[in-house]
Amino acid sequence: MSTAIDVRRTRVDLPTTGTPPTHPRLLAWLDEVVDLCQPDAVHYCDGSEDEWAALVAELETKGTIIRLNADLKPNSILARTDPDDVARVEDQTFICSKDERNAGPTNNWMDPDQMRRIMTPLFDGAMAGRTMYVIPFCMGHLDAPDPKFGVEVTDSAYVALSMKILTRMGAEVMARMEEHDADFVPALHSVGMPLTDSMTDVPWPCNETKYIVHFTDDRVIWSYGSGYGGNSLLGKKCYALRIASVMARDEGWLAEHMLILKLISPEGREYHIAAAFPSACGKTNLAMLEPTIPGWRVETLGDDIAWLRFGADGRLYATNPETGFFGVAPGTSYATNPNAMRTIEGGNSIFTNVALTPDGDVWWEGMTAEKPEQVVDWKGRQWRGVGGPVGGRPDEKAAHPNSRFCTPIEQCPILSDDYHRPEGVPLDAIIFGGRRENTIPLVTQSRDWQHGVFMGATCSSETTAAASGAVGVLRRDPMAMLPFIGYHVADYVQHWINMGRRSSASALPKIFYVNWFRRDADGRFMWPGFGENSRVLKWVAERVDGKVDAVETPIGYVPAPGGLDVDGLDISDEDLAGVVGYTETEWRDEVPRIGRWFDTFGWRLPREMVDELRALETAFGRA
Ligand code: GTP
Ligand code: SPV
Ligand code: MN
Repeated sequence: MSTAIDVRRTRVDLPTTGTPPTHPRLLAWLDEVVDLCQPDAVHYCDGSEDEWAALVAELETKGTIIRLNADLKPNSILARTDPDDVARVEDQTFICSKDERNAGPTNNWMDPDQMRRIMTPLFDGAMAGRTMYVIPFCMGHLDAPDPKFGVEVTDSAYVALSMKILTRMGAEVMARMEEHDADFVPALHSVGMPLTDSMTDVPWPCNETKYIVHFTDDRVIWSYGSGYGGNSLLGKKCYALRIASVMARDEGWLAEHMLILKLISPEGREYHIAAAFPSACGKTNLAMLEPTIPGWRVETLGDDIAWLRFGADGRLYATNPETGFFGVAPGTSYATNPNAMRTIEGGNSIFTNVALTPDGDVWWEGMTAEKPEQVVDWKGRQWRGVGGPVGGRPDEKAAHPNSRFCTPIEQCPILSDDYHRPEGVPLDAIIFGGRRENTIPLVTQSRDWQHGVFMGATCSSETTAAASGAVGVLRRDPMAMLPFIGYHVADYVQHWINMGRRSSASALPKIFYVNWFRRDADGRFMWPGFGENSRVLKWVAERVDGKVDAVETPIGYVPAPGGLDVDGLDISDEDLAGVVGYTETEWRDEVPRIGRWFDTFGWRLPREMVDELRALETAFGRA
């Protein structure tokens, strides 16, 4: 549906705030975008505090956001989205490579020309009545050897504010881009609700029609119709994972859905660990963990995205390309994740779809032991701890299950100093994990890199509220990257195998597989999780140092009796055995499922993965 525009205006005709760039290729692209989208004004973002204040004021006037009580949450706001715009839309996410075979079986694919034919009319006049924000940003350190620049053009001030928290953006980034005449990823975003004469705006404009599109050969992003999270903050999943995974394939590195942490033993030995868990499966929690075992400490480097590159010493170094957390709110509390709570106490945060307390603070399910008497829920209705929302069902939650806090990483009290190192930290261990009620033991170590890649490639997890669609459905989620691999999954797995050939076994990180989510017959989690996960991290560290014995099983090394430190842990012997144990009968069922998953890879399935699968089949007597 295109909007009729009488007189098409060019960029120079438009009222402008901020400083226009001089970068020639950027200017040429901006001219095209204005010509197509026809905004009413252009604002060039500089990332300043004044700009933040102005955008907050504007969003407040429009009713998009509410300012929180400055004594409790300084300089922080609450945004409520349209109830239909609350999560990533995987069904409407596309990899538009020229060759369909480069998107593979796990992605939606469309021919790039055909997608442009669909989306160009959608973008035609899409920004009418709105301001177009131009956001220069850099994923990763500005002083990286090869800084990864992008420019997001959006008609959402909420996006501009969120990008300030999550990325390096603004005047300094623009200056660097111009100084080096740098290439950048053009990332076009519109909420898809042009304001023509007779229309009044709504607090959260968006469109029923949504497209999140990656032109991977050209490294261009087009996003239409959603204002939420991973759909609209294009530096995050679209660039730093989908586009970056393609760059990484071509340039010999890895772009991964991983947290990064530093674990420090009582003796002061430091271990760097990256861990990949699917969306809403525990990365933020593990990244900021407070160990329950005496003397051990964790420092945070990142909670969602890690870029891994080999250093000259043959070790794999991890950097976090982001500058903030976009964390799941429900379940976050002083009991489960005190460091996330302390980070948001620092203020300067955007909360989306959480509940509002009478004193102007935020609340969500799981934050406090007791439900509050009364709050305003994420839909703006009065909501009672007993009884639910006025006019709603009593079981409706006050905060949406995918409600989020967006907060600066620098406010994290346990942020590692190494976060600031452009080269990152050398990894000792990589952990894969998923949300499985059975089959996958608490922790398993791979025999070697190739077996570790097999663990990652066969990871599976129950779906969560982070993406629209059914929750709790088991699916394969290779390296927790299923929704984020920008190319063919078989090539991606092959790339992981090849990376392991570039260094010696002793220099490579050791690979582990964990599962915090095993349940008993009553559906109860058998493992207490959260801070107690430090016991698993300790085992990982001791395995890295070769200090603790393990039992070799067909699925890898599992803790020997007494190997896992459960000193002082409140767990029954039955639960402990149930959660740590590897159950042969469950694996008899699992192996054919892995075979069917690999069948979807087609002829591109790496031979190394076939070898690993055959070894399992042999062990279970089905060769
Ligand atoms: P994204 O930001 O969506 O990529 O997710 P994430 O992996 O950072 O998720 P996060 O750490 O925010 O996990 C959120 C969910 O996992 C919440 O429901 C938590 O309660 C749950 N969770 C995290 N750690 C544990 C754990 O050790 N045990 C159990 N049972 N639940 C956990
Ligand atoms: C995820 O879904 O994995 C997230 C949230 O981290 S979003 O930025 O919306 O993708
Ligand atoms: Mn994520």
